[in-house]
Amino acid sequence: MGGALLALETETELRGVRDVIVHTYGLPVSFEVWTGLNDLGVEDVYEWTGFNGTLEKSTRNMWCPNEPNSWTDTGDCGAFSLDEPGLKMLACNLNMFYMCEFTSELMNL
Ligand SMILES: [Ca+2]
Ligand SMILES: [Ca+2]
Repeated sequence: MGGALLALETETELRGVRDVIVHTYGLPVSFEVWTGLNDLGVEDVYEWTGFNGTLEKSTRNMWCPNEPNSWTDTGDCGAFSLDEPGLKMLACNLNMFYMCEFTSELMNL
């Protein structure tokens, strides 16, 4: 059985997870939560750790406004902004909550 840092593949998942975090766990909407998104492998190519697939830059409803802009700073890790809601690239060493997900595919490994 295993899991991985959260991968938000669709807008439906993004909004559903946001509702769980805010309404079930009561996290303030000002919080940001680490996901598995990163461009550590290839700068400006956004991959989900532990899952196949990338998040295209052109998928506007998944990103916060003006994101991704991580080539302008040290932002190589993807955070989930509950407020916007959407994804944004930040410095990987920030100390924040993180979220994992478990799928049947991963659990069968
Ligand atoms: Ca997912
Ligand atoms: Ca980057």
